[in-house]
Amino acid sequence: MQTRRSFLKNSLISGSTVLGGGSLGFLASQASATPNLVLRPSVTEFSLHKNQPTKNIFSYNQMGPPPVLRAKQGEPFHVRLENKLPEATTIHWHGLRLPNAMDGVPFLTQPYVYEDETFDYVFTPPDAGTFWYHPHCNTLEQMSYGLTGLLIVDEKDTPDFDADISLNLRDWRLGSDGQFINLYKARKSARAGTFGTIKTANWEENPTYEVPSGGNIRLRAAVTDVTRIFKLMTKGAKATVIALDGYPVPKHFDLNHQNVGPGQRIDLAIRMPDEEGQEVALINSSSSKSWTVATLKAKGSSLKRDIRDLKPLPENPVPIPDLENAEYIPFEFTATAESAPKNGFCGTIGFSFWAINRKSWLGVSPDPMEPLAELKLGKSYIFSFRNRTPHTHPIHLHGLSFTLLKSNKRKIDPFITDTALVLPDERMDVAFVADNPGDWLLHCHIIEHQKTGMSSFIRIS
Ligand SMILES: [Cu+2]
Repeated sequence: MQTRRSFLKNSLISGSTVLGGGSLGFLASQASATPNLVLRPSVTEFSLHKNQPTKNIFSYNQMGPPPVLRAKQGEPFHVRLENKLPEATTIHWHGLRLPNAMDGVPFLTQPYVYEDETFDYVFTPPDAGTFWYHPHCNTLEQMSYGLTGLLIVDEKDTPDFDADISLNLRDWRLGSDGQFINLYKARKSARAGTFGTIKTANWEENPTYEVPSGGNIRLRAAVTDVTRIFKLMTKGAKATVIALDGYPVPKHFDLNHQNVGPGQRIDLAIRMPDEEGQEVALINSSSSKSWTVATLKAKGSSLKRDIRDLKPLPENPVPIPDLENAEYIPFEFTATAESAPKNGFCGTIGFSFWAINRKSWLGVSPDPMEPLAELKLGKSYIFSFRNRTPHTHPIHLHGLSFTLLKSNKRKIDPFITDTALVLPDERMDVAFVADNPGDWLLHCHIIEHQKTGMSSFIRIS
């Protein structure tokens, strides 16, 4: 019998592209001969701070930050990965409900893509919104060195904004000479994670974007950092939250120190001031010293828009779980203390500090352990995320979107998401329909936590 491993190995040897089967609307689109675009990750250099070129930057774009990709809801999207890095990589499409074979997790869903090899990612995004992409191999290094980019899936009918600005929020661990320093400290990995030293939006420190005076602006932010949980607010104009993690919120609300953790996204509507030159600052207040992440500057004579004229974004077609008949599965997120061998596969960093249901999964390996839960295709489930640690964990499920149900610590709204920020000692129940077959990772998106054990996968068949 052909095992998953030999199957992946054979696909690799024959050089064929693994295309997903899927069901219930997750069919992989037929690979068109020419991709919409080609991403070529490679090693480059770039000035992130004070015009000091940082060497050994990884990007999907030789000249600068990874491109903001745009797909259209309900239309086939075809990206070719051409690996120009001197190591293996893959691309994971964070938050997208797509066929399992397109999910970009080495060994679990596809073979490694080695230097000079290619892999075609072909899928049709069912949902519109703000998503992002990154490798799922040697993840701490490859993401820390630069491989995080935004993917925007545009609505079928374009919403009526005067500008659409997106921000890729992330830090870098650079020394005073502008060069990379150690990416993590083990004692920090065992706590909240190791923070960066240089803070950027779109690879710039506090960039300014000119937008029409008096216009209605859509401002999207994705936290692609490996560690930092942002707390966002604006100065200079009020901001309205219109979507979280790609999904339109059921009811708009004013931005007020909103937590946005690694992997999460936020879409804001901002009505710019009428006078040319006036500024609106996006501020992070999660640290003792707050700072401006990015600035919008009014340009031209006022468009005199009214923010109340904006129509709500159309809902995404996520199936509604049957809570009456849903199966309840608890997941305990705990600290653990074990030493672990560095097995070298996909960047295991040699410690295990964390566990899910008392199992530490040290990253992707050729022989992953059994799934933590086996789900029946088409059935509804309630996952109970129980954080038994003194730290906040952004818990990310691949390939599916879930609805927040309740928490033992706070009132939560029924937002739909792929990444839930679970507070210390919080128990958060979420629900979804298991409508997408395959092996799907469930992990903390603080990458040091993921890489030191807070990772696992579920199986839907
Ligand atoms: Cu975590």
